[in-house]
Amino acid sequence: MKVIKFNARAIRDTREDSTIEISLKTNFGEFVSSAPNGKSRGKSEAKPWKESLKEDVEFVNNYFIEGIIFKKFEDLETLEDIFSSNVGANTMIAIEYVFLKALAKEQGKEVWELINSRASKLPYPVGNAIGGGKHSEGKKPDFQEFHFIPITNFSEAVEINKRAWENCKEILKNVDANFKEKTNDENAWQTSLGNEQVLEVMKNVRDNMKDEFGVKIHLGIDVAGSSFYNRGKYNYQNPKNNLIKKDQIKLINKIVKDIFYLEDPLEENDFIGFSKLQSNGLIVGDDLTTTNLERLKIAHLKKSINAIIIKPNQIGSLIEVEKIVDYCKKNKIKMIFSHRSGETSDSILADLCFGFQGEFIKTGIKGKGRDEKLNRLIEIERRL
Ligand code: 2PG
Ligand code: MG
Repeated sequence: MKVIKFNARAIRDTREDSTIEISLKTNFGEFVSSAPNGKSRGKSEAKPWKESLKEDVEFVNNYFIEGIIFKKFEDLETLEDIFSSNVGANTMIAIEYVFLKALAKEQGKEVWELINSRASKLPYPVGNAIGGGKHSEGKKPDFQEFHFIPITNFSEAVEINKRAWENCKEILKNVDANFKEKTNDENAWQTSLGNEQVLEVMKNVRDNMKDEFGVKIHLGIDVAGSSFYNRGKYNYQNPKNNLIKKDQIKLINKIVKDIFYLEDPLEENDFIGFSKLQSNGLIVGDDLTTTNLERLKIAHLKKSINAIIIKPNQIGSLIEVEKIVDYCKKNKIKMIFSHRSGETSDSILADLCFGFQGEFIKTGIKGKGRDEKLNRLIEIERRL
């Protein structure tokens, strides 16, 4: 591939925060990619920028990259050798994305085929329908996300989630006197209801969808436990509900019976606490594991989790993501490729999820930054 132009600029994500966009012009065309921004970020995540977005942009724009050899996925290592010590994780990831897109075009392939040309199984969508925590405003549930996970083919699952999202609105109008029909950072409904009331709404909607579509639908929660944990205590909006570690575990063990998917129910360093959770479904690490192989190994050895969120910009290296995927496959750990709350129009997460054969993809149910990923997977499913 001959690099003709290689540029960076600052753009806005769906939350109006700044992030990076990279453009690459080669002898095969012009390509663009970008990186999303998180809000409930794990403390062990890589930094998005080396010092600042501005300096990352300047570094890319001053770098003369012409003679690079880039013929296969593993050649991302060359890019990481050049850039990873000079830019942050967001910039590194956006650079890797744009080179993969250019390589796919050059080889007449899809991006996912560069990862695994025999990929065949579509993921199940984990759709965020009602939100609280750091992603919402005002009086709200303490838990950050409440999801539906329809177990059917991808296109139908997306359709069911959209219908479920509408049904949530209809029910919230009736049961939440303060409901303003407003959505949050991820286009999930904002409500003044508490965690348990929201779960009731979710169960109601799930039953309605089961009746309408005749499909099994799981429920999920991202507690984002670290976002309201401080010095040995989980601090709920109503201080009467505050819990010390062992009582938070008790509470979660009570809730988990009806919940298939449970992400970060405890704070991000409580590997042992996670291992005390009793679930027949998925205990998912996000802030706990931060797409970091060392942390994943600890979580696996301590039996903290049986599933992991994969967010490439938590680690800033697709080579590391590949190592994590290998570890997960070897150890039967389920993979959830995930958006960030501040998203961009880039759909490449869908190709990564499918190429690496992630079992789930977590996004909002609809809206800017979410539709692109879901539609891309629908397209992949249609073409198979
Ligand atoms: C999460 C994510 C995405 P953020 O906690 O799983 O839903 O949130 O991108 O804000 O870190
Ligand atoms: Mg999370």
